Amino acid sequence: MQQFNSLNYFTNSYNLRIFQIAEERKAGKKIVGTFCLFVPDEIIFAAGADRVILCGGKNDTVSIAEQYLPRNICPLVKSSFGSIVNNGCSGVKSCSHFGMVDMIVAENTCDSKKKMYELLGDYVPTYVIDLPQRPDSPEALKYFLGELDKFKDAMEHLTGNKVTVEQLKKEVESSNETRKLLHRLYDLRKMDPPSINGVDVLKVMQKQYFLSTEEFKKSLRMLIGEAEQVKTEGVHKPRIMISGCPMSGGNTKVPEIIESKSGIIVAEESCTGTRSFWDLVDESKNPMQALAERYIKIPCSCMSPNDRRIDNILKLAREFKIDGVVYYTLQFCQGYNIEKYKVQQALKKQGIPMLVIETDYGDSDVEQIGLRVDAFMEMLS
Ligand code: BJ8
Repeated sequence: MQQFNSLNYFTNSYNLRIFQIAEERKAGKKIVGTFCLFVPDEIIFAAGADRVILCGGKNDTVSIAEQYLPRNICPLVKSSFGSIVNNGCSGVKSCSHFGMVDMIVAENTCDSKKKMYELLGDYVPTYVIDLPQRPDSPEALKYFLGELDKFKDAMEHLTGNKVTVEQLKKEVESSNETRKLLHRLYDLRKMDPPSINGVDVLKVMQKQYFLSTEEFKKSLRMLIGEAEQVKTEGVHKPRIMISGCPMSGGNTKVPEIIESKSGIIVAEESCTGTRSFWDLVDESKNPMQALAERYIKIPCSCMSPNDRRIDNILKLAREFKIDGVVYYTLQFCQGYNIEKYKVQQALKKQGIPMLVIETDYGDSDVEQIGLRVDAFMEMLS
């Protein structure tokens, strides 16, 4: 598979970002930390603040969190919380940049996250957007719009800047530009074989909410330019879609196993994949209304009913000509774990095989997962 120089550019931008944030803070800019796609970046940027994602994807802070929290909660929450009690950037373990944020903006999604946010308030001022979880009811949209209005007020209060309609429109346009670039990148994965592998794309997606938007877009344009030049040829490998929990920065375990066997990942139905960019915000509408309409439709497993997610999975499977789905859940993530039953049934009706992998951030099951992936690939070949 082709090596892309622009991927080094992503890595360098990532390393420099921490200094950029420090400079911004020195100049008086407010930095917001987030954990979830339901928080609209557009409102943060329109208030003149910057944002950085704080989700933990590494194993080294999990044991620290387990001294304070139950062991039977998902590794994403434990990894994130472990970084905080380890004193964020000043600690010796994986750094989640907590020390650099002025405010955390959280959301009511799964129970583990909700309860973690209650604890985070002791470390960093924490604002919670109350997310209605029956997305198709008209009351829900109205309520969510009200919540986004309150969030806008909170951002104005934090930064001292007024969020104008013009500024919001500009930010919506800019975020849509990023989404369109990601669509172009994913279009290249529809080829057989694709011009870029899944592990490389995942590492790019993990930087989406860490880099500044301008730097992310610049890096993406470079990568797309390179990838569009690739003449793809070679044997057909089983085309895999990963579906389920997000894979935060530092967590590439399962995709690496899949691609070290004979599979090639061509799409991810996850928050570190299509869920983050697939739908655009309608630029013809009032921006707050358009943001509420777009964000409430994110098919996270915290939503009920969540048939939209099943429809999306089937649509993606057709578009990306998927041979098999690897359903990925983090241990103790009940929402995605329970939802796999419906996903499996829907895929079965379409004749698409699915392999379920439930895992954590540790290495102890790498060999065992490898054996199961091997058998799955053999079946698909
Ligand atoms: S929109 S998926 S980013 S909530 S893995 S912490 S769900 S127990 S990360 Fe998520 Fe927003 Fe939904 Fe996406 Fe809970 Fe599950 Fe842990 Fe999770």
